[in-house]
Amino acid sequence: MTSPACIFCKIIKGDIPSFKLFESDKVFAFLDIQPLSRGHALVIPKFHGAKLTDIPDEYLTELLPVAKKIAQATGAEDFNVLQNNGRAAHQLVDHVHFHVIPKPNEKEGLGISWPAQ
Ligand code: DGP
Repeated sequence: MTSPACIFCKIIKGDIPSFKLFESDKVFAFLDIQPLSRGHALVIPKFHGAKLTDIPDEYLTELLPVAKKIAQATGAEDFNVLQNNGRAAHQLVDHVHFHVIPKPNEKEGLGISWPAQ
């Protein structure tokens, strides 16, 4: 299920370009356009819904394993995985997304080859 006006549905379809990290039949992952750190990624279901409560479990169960793989791929020892629901919770894009935000190692930097944005 997609929504024609949704930015993230357009990214899934390829109508808006993104730096894709992963895609399966239920999940899409790409770099955040306003990264809080290098490698900041978004993991989204290929099902349009604004809040976690709008998304069928069959999609939700596939999101966290992808977030885990992306966090591992960054090589970052420390990272955040977070997901906002509603304006009071600082959600700006109304399509469920998990942020994966690597925390750079102060001594060695972030051991990834993705381009800085
Ligand atoms: P949130 O506040 O949780 O709704 O975060 C939305 C994130 O989406 C924010 O970090 C910026 C990102 N974002 C918004 N529009 C685009 C876009 O067109 N492309 C990409 N790659 N990221 C976007």
